[in-house]
Amino acid sequence: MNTRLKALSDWVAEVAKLTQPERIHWCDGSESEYQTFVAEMLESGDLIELNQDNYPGCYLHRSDPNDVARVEHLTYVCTSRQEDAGPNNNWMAPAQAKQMMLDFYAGCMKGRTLYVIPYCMGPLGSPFARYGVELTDSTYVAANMYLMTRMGKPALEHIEQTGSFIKGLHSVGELDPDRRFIMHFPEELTIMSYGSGYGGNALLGKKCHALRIASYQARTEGWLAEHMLIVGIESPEGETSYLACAFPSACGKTNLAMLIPPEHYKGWKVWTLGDDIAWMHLDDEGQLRAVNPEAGYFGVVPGTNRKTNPNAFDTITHDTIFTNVAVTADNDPWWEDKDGGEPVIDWRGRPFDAKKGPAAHPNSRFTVTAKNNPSYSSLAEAPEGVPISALVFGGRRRELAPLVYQAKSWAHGVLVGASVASETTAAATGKVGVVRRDPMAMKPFCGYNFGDYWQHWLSFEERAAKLPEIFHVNWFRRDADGNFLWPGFGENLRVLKWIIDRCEQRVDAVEQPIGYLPKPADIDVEGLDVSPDTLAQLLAVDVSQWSEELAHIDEYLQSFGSRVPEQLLAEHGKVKAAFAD
Ligand code: GTP
Ligand code: SPV
Ligand code: MN
Repeated sequence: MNTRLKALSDWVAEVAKLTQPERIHWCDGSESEYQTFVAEMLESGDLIELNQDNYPGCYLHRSDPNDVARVEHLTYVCTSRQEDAGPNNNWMAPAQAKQMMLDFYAGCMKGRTLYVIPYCMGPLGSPFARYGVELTDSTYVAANMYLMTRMGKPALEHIEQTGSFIKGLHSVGELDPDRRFIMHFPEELTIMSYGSGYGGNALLGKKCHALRIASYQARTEGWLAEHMLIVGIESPEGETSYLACAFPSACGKTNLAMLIPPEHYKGWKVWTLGDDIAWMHLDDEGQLRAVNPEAGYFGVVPGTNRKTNPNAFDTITHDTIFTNVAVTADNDPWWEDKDGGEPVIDWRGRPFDAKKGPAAHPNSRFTVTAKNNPSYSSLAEAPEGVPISALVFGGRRRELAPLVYQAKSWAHGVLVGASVASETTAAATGKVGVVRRDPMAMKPFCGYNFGDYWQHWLSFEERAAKLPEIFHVNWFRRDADGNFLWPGFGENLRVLKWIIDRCEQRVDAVEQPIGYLPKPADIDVEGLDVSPDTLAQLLAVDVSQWSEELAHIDEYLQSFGSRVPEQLLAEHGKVKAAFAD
């Protein structure tokens, strides 16, 4: 065995005995190893070479058409007591779940390679970094883990020194949706995944470790593991403010993290630290600081173009794995709203036929190292992370939620986060466009009872010296014809500027029951096709819609029974009372 850590070699031996792989490969995380993964997948057909003149180092993977998104209904948190997982999670008794998974795993790797992937989440050597080992029979997963995490030798050395790591076992199995489960055992720091090769189901460092298991650990250890991007906004005066923003899946995190300032924002710069996950700790001065546990992006492809997101567009022109996009006659990757080119072969590998649906799958993704991103911040490697000035929650709401508002206090901000609702997207299987409650954008990712989670969030007030201000945004409000009222993307900087000015107490606001809203004159719309009337619609708080919403929130909070913090209910009571005045 390739390690001096007995706990690890014993576990690998035990898994090999159970799954019976033909070979075991210990990943060293080198570039040449990545190239051998690519070569093997080109050979097996798991990867298809794209046009290397136009897209050097880019490949296409077509997943099974049954396996294109996270499967929330098959994702479980298996704590010994069901109430610890909470109504927000599927639950199964740990012994039963383990037995079921062990039955699936028996002999499942026959004829396959078992990859041992030691990885680090967070900057190597950072006190906030955490380590794991994923065992998988998928070369695609090994290649994606290389791009998404700090995988290989240094991670293994650290694991050997400390002896502690999260155990993740994954097999693609038969890719049978009826034999597919994503199981978490937070009390044992273990993950078991079977039957899917897709993103969040299979790259266990990401949602399974860095959110579900990490959020569980963060609660007992006093920190936060959140579904948030981390972005630095540098003003022409050279002052940089860091924001961490939680939006549900496919609701704009990657785009905001890579934003390019509007034309007349001369001298403004935007720095990407993370696009999906933030781990936040209070430092010795009581300031909240964030690190990004990931080292790459697994981003939504459709909608990415030179206008909406030039940074992302540049990032994915080389050394990228595309999953489930279409291809053109020139063998370039193609997706909806790419601007340029025509699809010839759709994401399933069939001749493109518009009658059969979109050319690229709506949840097609790119995998790429963060270092490809022109706006990548060198501070993304800083072991101590960056100080956070504002936390921003958001959702995809065609009605109701205004463009931006600010919470009145930390506790009220926790309520604003707990009250997030958003239209469902293609990132998970199931119906798209249905409004559902998605507190802190963590509905699919919180590894324990939301009631306890909100209490944990509230507890920061006592422990911190200066907490970030909390905001809510909505880029997705629409008019009666279904058009977006706000142009979004790069123009969102105009809203972030108001947020930063509020944090620095440079601008007034209008107090409303739901929080502080901007005075219309304080949202810069210079050069935009946004009329005063549209801006008024964007900032409107409709009392009858909101009273319905407050009743929904009430009902939702009550569904967590005695685990809901009294303080949160009291905050909600204050909002209701303010509307009644
Ligand atoms: P996950 O990776 O699933 O967590 O998604 P995400 O939150 O990073 O979302 P992403 O930035 O990839 O955006 C998802 C979709 O929303 C893409 O199709 C974007 O083009 C679109 N989108 C992003 N930002 C905006 C915006 O400001 N306005 C509008 N109208 N659409 C946006
Ligand atoms: C999400 O769905 O929020 C993602 C993609 O970021 S996945 O890795 O599949 O979870
Ligand atoms: Mn995500």
